[in-house]
Amino acid sequence: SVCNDLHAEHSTAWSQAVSHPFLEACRDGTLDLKAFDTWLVQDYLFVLEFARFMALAITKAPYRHFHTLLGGIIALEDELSWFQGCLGTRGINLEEEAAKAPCQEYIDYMHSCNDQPYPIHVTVLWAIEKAYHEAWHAHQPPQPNQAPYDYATERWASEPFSKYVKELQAVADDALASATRDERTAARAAFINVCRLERDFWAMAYET
Ligand code: MP5
Repeated sequence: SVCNDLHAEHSTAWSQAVSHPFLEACRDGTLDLKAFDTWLVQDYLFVLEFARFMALAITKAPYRHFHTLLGGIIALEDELSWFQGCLGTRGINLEEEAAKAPCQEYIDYMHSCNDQPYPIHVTVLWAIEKAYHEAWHAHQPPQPNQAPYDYATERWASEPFSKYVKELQAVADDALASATRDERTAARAAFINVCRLERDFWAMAYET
Protein backbone atom coordinates (compact mmCIF):
# COMPACT_ATOMS: atom_id res chain seq x y z
CA SER A 1 0.00 0.00 0.00
CA VAL A 2 1.28 3.47 -0.91
CA CYS A 3 -0.03 4.84 2.39
CA ASN A 4 1.78 2.18 4.42
CA ASP A 5 4.98 3.04 2.57
CA LEU A 6 4.59 6.77 3.24
CA HIS A 7 4.00 6.06 6.91
CA ALA A 8 7.02 3.72 7.14
CA GLU A 9 9.41 5.79 5.06
CA HIS A 10 8.83 8.98 7.01
CA SER A 11 8.71 7.50 10.48
CA THR A 12 10.74 10.27 12.14
CA ALA A 13 8.53 13.06 10.78
CA TRP A 14 5.49 10.97 11.66
CA SER A 15 6.51 10.31 15.24
CA GLN A 16 7.03 14.05 15.75
CA ALA A 17 3.47 14.59 14.48
CA VAL A 18 1.90 12.16 16.94
CA SER A 19 3.95 12.54 20.13
CA HIS A 20 4.47 15.70 22.08
CA PRO A 21 4.72 16.81 25.74
CA PHE A 22 1.28 18.41 25.21
CA LEU A 23 -0.22 14.95 24.73
CA GLU A 24 1.72 13.45 27.64
CA ALA A 25 0.49 16.21 29.94
CA CYS A 26 -3.09 15.63 28.74
CA ARG A 27 -2.80 11.94 29.50
CA ASP A 28 -1.29 12.65 32.94
CA GLY A 29 -3.88 15.33 33.73
CA THR A 30 -1.12 17.89 34.29
CA LEU A 31 -1.68 20.10 31.27
CA ASP A 32 -1.87 23.81 31.97
CA LEU A 33 -5.43 24.91 31.23
CA LYS A 34 -4.07 27.90 29.33
CA ALA A 35 -2.38 25.52 26.89
CA PHE A 36 -5.58 23.50 26.65
CA ASP A 37 -7.59 26.63 25.89
CA THR A 38 -5.15 27.62 23.15
CA TRP A 39 -5.43 24.16 21.61
CA LEU A 40 -9.23 24.27 21.93
CA VAL A 41 -9.59 27.58 20.12
CA GLN A 42 -7.03 26.82 17.45
CA ASP A 43 -8.30 23.32 16.82
CA TYR A 44 -11.88 24.56 16.54
CA LEU A 45 -10.75 27.07 13.91
CA PHE A 46 -8.86 24.26 12.17
CA VAL A 47 -11.83 21.87 12.18
CA LEU A 48 -14.17 24.48 10.68
CA GLU A 49 -11.92 24.68 7.62
CA PHE A 50 -11.28 20.95 7.67
CA ALA A 51 -15.05 20.46 7.26
CA ARG A 52 -14.89 22.46 4.03
CA PHE A 53 -11.81 20.51 2.96
CA MET A 54 -13.70 17.24 3.47
CA ALA A 55 -16.74 18.49 1.60
CA LEU A 56 -14.58 19.49 -1.36
CA ALA A 57 -12.89 16.06 -1.39
CA ILE A 58 -16.33 14.55 -2.06
CA THR A 59 -16.74 16.73 -5.14
CA LYS A 60 -13.79 14.86 -6.72
CA ALA A 61 -14.35 11.39 -5.30
CA PRO A 62 -15.72 8.36 -7.14
CA TYR A 63 -19.11 7.24 -5.76
CA ARG A 64 -17.54 4.13 -4.21
CA HIS A 65 -15.71 6.39 -1.73
CA PHE A 66 -18.81 8.29 -0.62
CA HIS A 67 -19.74 6.01 2.28
CA THR A 68 -16.41 6.61 4.06
CA LEU A 69 -16.13 10.30 3.24
CA LEU A 70 -19.73 11.11 4.16
CA GLY A 71 -19.31 9.24 7.46
CA GLY A 72 -16.40 11.53 8.27
CA ILE A 73 -18.45 14.62 7.54
CA ILE A 74 -21.45 13.43 9.56
CA ALA A 75 -19.23 12.85 12.62
CA LEU A 76 -18.12 16.48 12.46
CA GLU A 77 -21.55 17.65 13.57
CA ASP A 78 -21.10 16.15 17.05
CA GLU A 79 -17.50 17.22 17.10
CA LEU A 80 -18.29 20.86 16.38
CA SER A 81 -21.01 20.77 19.06
CA TRP A 82 -18.45 19.47 21.54
CA PHE A 83 -16.02 22.24 20.65
CA GLN A 84 -18.74 24.89 20.98
CA GLY A 85 -19.92 23.48 24.33
CA CYS A 86 -16.40 23.27 25.65
CA LEU A 87 -15.52 26.80 24.49
CA GLY A 88 -18.65 28.04 26.27
CA THR A 89 -17.81 26.18 29.49
CA ARG A 90 -14.29 27.61 29.41
CA GLY A 91 -15.77 31.10 28.94
CA ILE A 92 -13.94 31.73 25.68
CA ASN A 93 -15.29 34.42 23.36
CA LEU A 94 -14.36 33.41 19.83
CA GLU A 95 -14.77 36.94 18.54
CA GLU A 96 -11.61 37.85 20.40
CA GLU A 97 -9.68 34.95 18.91
CA ALA A 98 -7.83 34.48 15.63
CA ALA A 99 -5.84 31.69 14.07
CA LYS A 100 -2.22 31.67 15.25
CA ALA A 101 0.61 31.12 12.78
CA PRO A 102 0.73 27.32 12.43
CA CYS A 103 -3.06 27.01 12.39
CA GLN A 104 -3.38 29.70 9.72
CA GLU A 105 -0.63 28.01 7.72
CA TYR A 106 -2.47 24.70 8.02
CA ILE A 107 -5.71 26.35 6.84
CA ASP A 108 -3.91 27.98 3.88
CA TYR A 109 -2.35 24.64 3.07
CA MET A 110 -5.74 22.90 3.02
CA HIS A 111 -7.03 25.64 0.72
CA SER A 112 -4.12 24.99 -1.65
CA CYS A 113 -4.93 21.26 -1.63
CA ASN A 114 -8.49 22.04 -2.69
CA ASP A 115 -7.00 22.88 -6.10
CA GLN A 116 -5.00 19.65 -6.25
CA PRO A 117 -6.07 16.38 -7.93
CA TYR A 118 -8.12 13.96 -5.83
CA PRO A 119 -5.30 11.49 -4.98
CA ILE A 120 -3.36 14.28 -3.25
CA HIS A 121 -6.44 15.78 -1.60
CA VAL A 122 -7.50 12.45 -0.13
CA THR A 123 -3.97 11.52 0.97
CA VAL A 124 -3.88 14.74 3.00
CA LEU A 125 -7.32 13.97 4.43
CA TRP A 126 -6.20 10.48 5.50
CA ALA A 127 -2.91 11.76 6.99
CA ILE A 128 -4.74 14.43 9.04
CA GLU A 129 -7.19 11.91 10.52
CA LYS A 130 -4.56 9.24 11.09
CA ALA A 131 -2.30 11.71 12.87
CA TYR A 132 -5.02 12.58 15.39
CA HIS A 133 -5.96 8.95 15.87
CA GLU A 134 -2.41 7.85 16.62
CA ALA A 135 -1.61 10.89 18.74
CA TRP A 136 -4.56 10.42 21.09
CA HIS A 137 -4.55 6.63 21.00
CA ALA A 138 -0.93 6.54 22.15
CA HIS A 139 -1.74 8.94 25.00
CA GLN A 140 -4.82 7.42 26.55
CA PRO A 141 -5.04 8.01 30.30
CA PRO A 142 -4.93 4.98 32.60
CA GLN A 143 -8.43 5.88 33.86
CA PRO A 144 -11.03 7.85 31.99
CA ASN A 145 -9.56 11.30 31.92
CA GLN A 146 -11.22 14.31 33.45
CA ALA A 147 -13.15 16.93 31.56
CA PRO A 148 -12.19 18.78 29.47
CA TYR A 149 -9.62 16.32 28.13
CA ASP A 150 -11.90 13.28 28.14
CA TYR A 151 -13.63 13.97 24.85
CA ALA A 152 -10.40 14.02 22.88
CA THR A 153 -9.48 10.45 23.74
CA GLU A 154 -13.12 9.32 23.59
CA ARG A 155 -13.35 10.54 20.02
CA TRP A 156 -9.96 10.22 18.37
CA ALA A 157 -8.69 7.16 20.27
CA SER A 158 -11.96 5.26 19.88
CA GLU A 159 -12.56 2.02 17.99
CA PRO A 160 -15.06 3.57 15.55
CA PHE A 161 -12.55 6.32 14.74
CA SER A 162 -9.83 3.71 14.21
CA LYS A 163 -12.11 1.87 11.80
CA TYR A 164 -12.86 5.11 9.94
CA VAL A 165 -9.13 5.86 9.58
CA LYS A 166 -8.54 2.36 8.16
CA GLU A 167 -11.34 2.89 5.65
CA LEU A 168 -9.87 6.26 4.72
CA GLN A 169 -6.52 4.60 4.11
CA ALA A 170 -8.16 2.11 1.73
CA VAL A 171 -9.83 5.03 -0.04
CA ALA A 172 -6.53 6.95 -0.34
CA ASP A 173 -4.71 3.82 -1.53
CA ASP A 174 -7.42 3.23 -4.12
CA ALA A 175 -7.03 6.80 -5.41
CA LEU A 176 -3.23 6.56 -5.42
CA ALA A 177 -3.30 3.23 -7.31
CA SER A 178 -4.50 5.02 -10.45
CA ALA A 179 -2.60 8.27 -9.84
CA THR A 180 0.13 9.55 -12.15
CA ARG A 181 3.78 9.48 -11.14
CA ASP A 182 3.70 13.25 -10.54
CA GLU A 183 0.61 12.94 -8.38
CA ARG A 184 2.30 10.29 -6.25
CA THR A 185 5.33 12.51 -5.84
CA ALA A 186 3.06 15.37 -4.81
CA ALA A 187 1.19 13.08 -2.39
CA ARG A 188 4.48 12.20 -0.69
CA ALA A 189 5.43 15.86 -0.31
CA ALA A 190 1.94 16.52 1.07
CA PHE A 191 2.29 13.74 3.64
CA ILE A 192 5.58 15.20 4.87
CA ASN A 193 3.99 18.64 5.07
CA VAL A 194 1.09 17.35 7.17
CA CYS A 195 3.62 15.79 9.58
CA ARG A 196 5.37 19.13 10.00
CA LEU A 197 2.14 21.08 10.46
CA GLU A 198 0.86 18.62 13.09
CA ARG A 199 4.13 18.90 15.03
CA ASP A 200 4.04 22.71 14.88
CA PHE A 201 0.40 22.72 16.03
CA TRP A 202 1.20 20.87 19.28
CA ALA A 203 4.22 23.08 19.88
CA MET A 204 2.11 26.23 19.40
CA ALA A 205 -0.44 25.12 22.00
CA TYR A 206 2.13 23.89 24.48
CA GLU A 207 4.37 26.92 24.32
CA THR A 208 1.53 29.39 24.85
C1 MP5 B 1 -7.39 16.84 13.40
C2 MP5 B 1 -7.65 17.94 14.21
C3 MP5 B 1 -8.39 15.75 13.18
N1 MP5 B 1 -8.83 18.09 14.83
N2 MP5 B 1 -6.70 18.90 14.39
C4 MP5 B 1 -5.52 18.79 13.80
C5 MP5 B 1 -4.50 19.89 13.99
N3 MP5 B 1 -5.22 17.74 13.03
C6 MP5 B 1 -6.14 16.78 12.83
O1 MP5 B 1 -9.54 16.22 12.49
P1 MP5 B 1 -11.01 15.90 13.08
O2 MP5 B 1 -11.98 16.54 12.15
O3 MP5 B 1 -11.05 16.54 14.42
O4 MP5 B 1 -11.14 14.41 13.15
